[in-house]
Amino acid sequence: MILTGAKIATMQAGTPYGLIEDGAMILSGGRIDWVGPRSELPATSGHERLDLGGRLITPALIDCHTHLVHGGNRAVEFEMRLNGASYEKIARAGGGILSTVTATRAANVEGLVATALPRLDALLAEGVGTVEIKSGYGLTIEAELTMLRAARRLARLRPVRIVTTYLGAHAVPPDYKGRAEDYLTEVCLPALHAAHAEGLVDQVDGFCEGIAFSPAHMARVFEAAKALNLPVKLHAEQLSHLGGTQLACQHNALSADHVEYATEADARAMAQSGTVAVLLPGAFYTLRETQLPPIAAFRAHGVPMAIATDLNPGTSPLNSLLLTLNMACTLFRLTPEEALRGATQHAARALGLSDCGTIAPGLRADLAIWNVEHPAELSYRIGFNPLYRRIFQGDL
Ligand code: DI6
Ligand code: FE
Repeated sequence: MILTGAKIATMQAGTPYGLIEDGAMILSGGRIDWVGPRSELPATSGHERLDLGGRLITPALIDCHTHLVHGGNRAVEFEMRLNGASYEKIARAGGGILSTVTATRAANVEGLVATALPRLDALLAEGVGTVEIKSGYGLTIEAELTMLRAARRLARLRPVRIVTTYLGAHAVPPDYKGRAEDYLTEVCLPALHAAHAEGLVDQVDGFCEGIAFSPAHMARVFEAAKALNLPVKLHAEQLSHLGGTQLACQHNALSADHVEYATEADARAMAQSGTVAVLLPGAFYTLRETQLPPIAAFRAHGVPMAIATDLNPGTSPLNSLLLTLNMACTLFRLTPEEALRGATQHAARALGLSDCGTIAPGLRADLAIWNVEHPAELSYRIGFNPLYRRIFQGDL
C-alpha cells in the first residue's frame, strides 16, 4: 500500500517530531518499506494507493504501563473517599488493592477477558497498537497465571500487540500479612517460574514502596528474573524515596515508573543504565499528589521519558492515552513533542521493543492517522479523539 498526501511525524531524531510536511510511505508485509517526501517517492506498480488529504500520520501509540486486566472496580470506595471516609476505614471495609484482588480471584480467564475487552477497545480506538498488561491482582500462583493467560488471549481476540509483565510483587496478601519474605518464597517466585514455563511472561515488575516491598525484597525478585533471562522494571519512588530507582538501575531495568520522588542522583543513575522514566500522570492526578517527578533532571541527564495510563481500578482508572498526553503536558509540563515521543519511541524503549515506536524502513507498519493539522493537537485537546484510521501490521 502507498500512503500519500500526509504530514508524517516519524519521531526520528533531528527535527521536532521528525516531521515530513508533504510525505509518502510504502507499506508491505506488515512493515514500512519506504518513507520520505512525496516528491522522492520511488516509482512502483501494483500497490493500492491511499491519499490522506493532508492528515497526520504518527507511529501507533504505545501504552507501556497498564493493569488493564483486573476484576471488579473501586467506584464505591471512590464515593466513600469523597464522602470523607479515611483510607483506614476503606481498608477495614475491604477496600483498596485487596478488594480488587478478591474480585480478580473470583474471575476465570473468560471473565477477565470479558471485562478487559471494552477497556482495550477504548485504547485501540485512540490509535494504540501496543499495550503492556501486568498481573498483580491474583497474589496466588493460580490467580497470577489466570491474569497472564487472559492478557495473552486478548492479543488473539484483537489486532493489537500485548506485552505481559509479571507483577506478583504488587502487594502482600492478607494471609501473609507481616510475612513478605514467606510470600516471596512460597507464592511470588514459584508463580514467576510457572508463568515463565508456560510462556506467559515477557518482563518482571514490582511495587517498591513502604506499603509494599522493600528494595531487598525486590532484589530477590530481580535475581529470579535475571536467572530466567527476563528484563525487569519497577514501580519506584511513587509515594516516598525508598531507593527503588537505584536498585532498578543496578539491575539495568528497562524502566522506573512513577518516580515522583526520584532525585537528581536517581536521574544520573538512570542515564548511566539506560533506564527509561515512565511518567504516570493519571495516578498523580487521582491521588492529588503534589510532588512532581524531577523532569528537569531527566532532561538534563538525557533520561528518556515515556508516558502511560497506568490504567488500574484504584489509583489511575484512566482509560485514555490521549488524555494522558494532555495530563503529561498540563500537570508535568512536558512539551507536546516530548509527550508524543513518550507514547511512541520512548514507550517502545520502556518495553524493550526496537521494531516499533518510530516510522522508519524495516519497522512494523503500526500507524495512526489523525484528523489534525499539527501533532501538538494530540496533547492539546482534553477528551477529544481525532483518530481517522489505525493501521496494525500494515492492515487498515
Ligand atoms: N502503584 C499504584 O498506584 C497501583 N499499584 C502500584 O503499584 C495501585 C493499584 C490499586 O490501587 O489497585
Ligand atoms: Fe502501576
